[in-house]
This record gives sequence, structure tokens and C-alpha cells, in this order.
Amino acid sequence: MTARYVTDWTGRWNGTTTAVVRPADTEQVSHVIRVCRRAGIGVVPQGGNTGLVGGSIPLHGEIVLSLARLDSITAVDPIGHTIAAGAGVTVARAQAAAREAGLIFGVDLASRDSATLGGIVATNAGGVRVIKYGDTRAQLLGIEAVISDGSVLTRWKTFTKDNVGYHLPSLLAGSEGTLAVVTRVLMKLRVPPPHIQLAMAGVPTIGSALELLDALRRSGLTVEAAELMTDAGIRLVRRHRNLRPPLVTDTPFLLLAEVSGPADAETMMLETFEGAGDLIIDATIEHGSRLWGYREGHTESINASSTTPPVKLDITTPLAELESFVADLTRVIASEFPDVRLIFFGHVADGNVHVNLLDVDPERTREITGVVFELVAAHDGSISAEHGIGRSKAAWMHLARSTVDVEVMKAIRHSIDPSLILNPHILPAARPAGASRVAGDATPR
Ligand code: 2HG
Ligand code: ZN
Repeated sequence: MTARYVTDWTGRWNGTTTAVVRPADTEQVSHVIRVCRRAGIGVVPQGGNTGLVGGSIPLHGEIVLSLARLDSITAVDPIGHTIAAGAGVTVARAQAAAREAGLIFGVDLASRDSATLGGIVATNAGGVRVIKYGDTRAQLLGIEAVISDGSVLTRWKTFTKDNVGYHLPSLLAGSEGTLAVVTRVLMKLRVPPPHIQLAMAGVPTIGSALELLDALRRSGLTVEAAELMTDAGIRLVRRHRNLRPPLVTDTPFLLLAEVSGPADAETMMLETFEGAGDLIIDATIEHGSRLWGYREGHTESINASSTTPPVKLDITTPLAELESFVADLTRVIASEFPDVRLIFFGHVADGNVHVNLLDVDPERTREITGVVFELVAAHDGSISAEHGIGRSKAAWMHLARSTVDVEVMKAIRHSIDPSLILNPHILPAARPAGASRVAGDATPR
């Protein structure tokens, strides 16, 4: 009965729980939190369970608090461009509601049919539209959330200009369920861009992909999305989804670019490509979404192909470091882990690469993760671009945050959740104040 709540999508994170609680509204969420706090029981909030870092899995027997039933869209404002909805509403439903009002929702990601608004806020999810609209935090105007004593925090203004003290919605965004349980969200909607154009360009190097992207940005077109893929990744997706090659010529790297602009956007894109000379080996410019299938098929194809649960590390480097980071990564994996297959892809304009390691001996997961993260740090990058820290990256926080930074985070957490009830084993925490020891207890590891 509880199986789908205690295992993540990749099969890498498996937990146990004594109970999955599915409250119907904010009041019931508050009641559950009060009971758990009194009993000293840890609670793992869960949305669509599409996270990739083990952040919503009860790895220490915690109670699972599913927000799936908080699934109503209460308002879409076609003039003020906002949507108000429960935490359990999926991204796909928010997108459809926005479309009905002639608008768009600023977050898009392949897991849109399962990922929920509460989940994307709690993890500050990224996705393919960050280049245009920013991350989930940038879409968030207001929030309703239950804190660890059961009280309800509501910050709910339909406008951006509201400079009264700390911006708590921003603090909760990306807190991975450790500061409060998100129950409702108020988010921005956007005006759809005119004339969308999609292209796939086969390029010889990562450097040429970046130069081409720069040329598109300077051409007067607006880049809506820019995704980097490799020949190896495309082959995997083609096999899994039975697709023909996207281009006539095989190329080492591929750049999927979605742009918008005036009525002659297609001509502008064509001219930019023609002016790009040696940066491009082969390209196709299309209407429709067919080309997105090659990109969106990556995660599922990798999962299906790897003989062990894939090790998924989503990282960022400065754009200037991206090419040398990938070169170092490729060399180190080939020499130290010759049996491991490396597939990377990602949101290239943000410097965000999804490093996927296939066929990793589970005994060596920690070792290979450390090797990749040390390289990321050496290239001045971030160990978590968009998926969060969860369980999978907790041991490497020091590579990304200073001691003072971590202590400030702990102090904030301790002041809001002194008994350490909320997702107790995620992110660093100070010692809980007098917590009792029960299933899913609040002892930090
Ligand atoms: C994406 O961009 C997601 O598709 C998943 O962030 C990335 O599977 C991955 O590694
Ligand atoms: Zn991503």
C-alpha cells in the first residue's frame, strides 16, 4: 500500500514508513503536524515524488505527509496574471489553467504530469524556462505553509512590490520541506511570447554551442530555452523511443534552441545560423514540438538503460568553465571508472549540466559522487543546480557553502523547528531541543 510513497522514481532511494497521511486541507495538515510534534515523530512532506535526490523519501521511518489531495486551483487572474492553487496541483494542470486564460506558467519540466506546485516550490525547481523566467522562486508571489508548531503562515499579496521585512516565501522556496509544509501557493503567470521557432543544431564542441547561443541572444531574438545534448545521449533516446536521427549528420554535441520574436523570427534564426559558419555542422529549423522529444526522453531512457540505478548529479559551472569541466569529467570517469557510462545533458544557458552515471557499482556510488563534486568545486561550480541537496548530496555541502553560511541556515531552521520534526534528515541541522526517540525520530545524522 505504501510502496509508491517510500521509493523514488529512479529506484535508488528506498525507505520505510509506519503511515502515509493524506490530509484534505490546510487545517488537517496543521493537525497532523501538531500530533507529530507532540509525539516527536519526524515528517517527510511529499508532492508528486518526482525528486531525484531522495528528499521526499522516509529513509528513517518517518511519517509521509502527502499533499496530493490539496489539489484545487482557486483562482486564475487574467488581468493581474496570477494563479492561486493548492500544493497538490500538478504543474501540467497549472499550465493548462494558464493556457485557458491566454497565459503561460513560467515553470516547465519533463515531470510536469506528476510534479506538484508544492513540490516545485519546496525544491525551488528549475526546468527548461529558467533562462527566460527564472527559477520557481522567481514565480512565487505568496505562500501558505504550516510551520512545526502547527500554526499557519500566510503571506498572500498578488503583487511584487511588497517590501515589508524578510521575504519568507523566498526562504521557503528551496527549503526542501525542512522549514514548513507548503499548502497553497500564489504564483505569477506570463504573457505567451509571439512566434515561437525551434531548432536543433549539431555542433563540434561545447564552445561552439555556447557561441551559437550567444549569437542567437544578440540577434534580437529572445531565447526561450537552450538545451545541450550529446551524440551518446541522442542514441540512447532514439533506441528507447524508436526515433529517427534528428539531423542528417551525426555530430558530437547538439543544441536544441527555442526562440521567439517578430513574424520573421524564422528568417532571423536562419540568418543567425548562416552567419555562424563553422560553429554548426548540421541543423534543422522546425515548427511544433517534435524536437523536444529527443531532450525530454533522456531521463527515462537513462533509467531504462542503466544496469544499476543511475547516479544523477545536477551541477552548474560558470559558462566559461563548462567546456573544460566536461573535458576533465570525461577523462576522469574513463580512467578511474572505465565500466561506467557517462551521459550528460542540460540547460546550457544556465551552465547547468545533468551528469548521469550509468552502470555504477552501488558500492562505489559515494566515491564517484565525490570525484565529480571535487571537479565541480575545482571549476568554481555548484553541486546542486536545481534538484536540491536531499540525501544524495548532504555529505558534500562544505564544497558549496562556508561554515558561517551553514551555521546561519542551522540557526534559522532551529528557530522555526526546534524539535526537528520536518524532514529531519535533510540539510544540516542543530541539535533538536529535547526530542524524544521514536520511529522517524528527529535526531540529525
Ligand atoms: C531535466 O532537466 C531534469 O530533465 C532531470 O532536471 C535531469 O534526469 C536528469 O538528470
Ligand atoms: Zn533539469
